[in-house]
Amino acid sequence: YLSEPHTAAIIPCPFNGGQGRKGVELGPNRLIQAGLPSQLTSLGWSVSYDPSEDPREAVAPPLPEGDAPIGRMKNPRLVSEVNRKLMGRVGDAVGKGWLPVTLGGDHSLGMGTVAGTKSVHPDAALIWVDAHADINTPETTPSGNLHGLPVSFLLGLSGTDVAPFNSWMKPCLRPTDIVYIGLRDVDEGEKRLLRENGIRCFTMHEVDKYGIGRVMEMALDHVMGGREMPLHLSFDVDALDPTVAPSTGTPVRGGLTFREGHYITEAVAETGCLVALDIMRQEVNPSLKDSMSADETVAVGCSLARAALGETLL
Ligand code: EXY
Ligand code: MN
Ligand code: MN
Ligand code: MN
Repeated sequence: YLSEPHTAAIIPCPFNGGQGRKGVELGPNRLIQAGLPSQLTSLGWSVSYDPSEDPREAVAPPLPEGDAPIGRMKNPRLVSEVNRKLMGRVGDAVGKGWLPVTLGGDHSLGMGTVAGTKSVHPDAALIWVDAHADINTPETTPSGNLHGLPVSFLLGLSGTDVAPFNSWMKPCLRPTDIVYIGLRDVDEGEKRLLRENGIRCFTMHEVDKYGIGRVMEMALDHVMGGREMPLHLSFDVDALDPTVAPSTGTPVRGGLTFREGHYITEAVAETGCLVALDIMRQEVNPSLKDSMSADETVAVGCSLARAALGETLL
């Protein structure tokens, strides 16, 4: 799927409308300031990234009609519009044979990124690395925060055929296309949806039980079945243990170690099938007290992206 030489298209998405906290919109810029574009160039990638383009335009479209909740969903028009645009950007990049590297931003953006990949590769497999399943529906969401819902929209679960999303988003993911790794904070309604749809999950329990090497073997086997097929990796940094990625809005103890997180991205690089990468939810609190943990988290984000793009392949 990737034409030589490989081009990575960096798509900064400083967006926080899928949840209530400020800070997550500062992540993309920090990864860029930390040198991610030149790091990828050093790995031999051509990097498409326009520093003069203001990414805030793409993520804060004017909404003359306001953005009152629809049912429980908060900021529905904003989240919908941002994802509609993101789907186009990711789809364009993938269509050119480039590898979009989307820097979030909250994980509601997974709607747009995965829909973009699927618009070019309907058979693409998806690995969702996260402490959370992000599979609530507009009916099951306990919070109304859309960062907890992207997967249900992609699957087209009951209750997701709603405005404003249904004007542009069609279900594009089959339950057998997705595998989760790192889950440890899943709502009761989400557990039911995962069971009912027979979705393969490797929770932290399975990571402990089998080790990350075996988990990756089984995960790739499940979504790709040993075949060559396009692969989308959506990595929420809160999958990592808070000691490794402290700067994230909803830290959940007992997460992936630094090595386990990197093993996932390395194993993905090894497949040679990666067509799109999301590094999501780097939350950066500008206060001085938190600046060290933000730096640490940003460094881990860069290093995961490098590993996914083959840094450690010999
Ligand atoms: N499951 C909870 C909710 O839907 O509100 C928490 C979601 C947190 C989601 C973060 C993005 O991974
Ligand atoms: Mn997430
Ligand atoms: Mn999460
Ligand atoms: Mn919870």
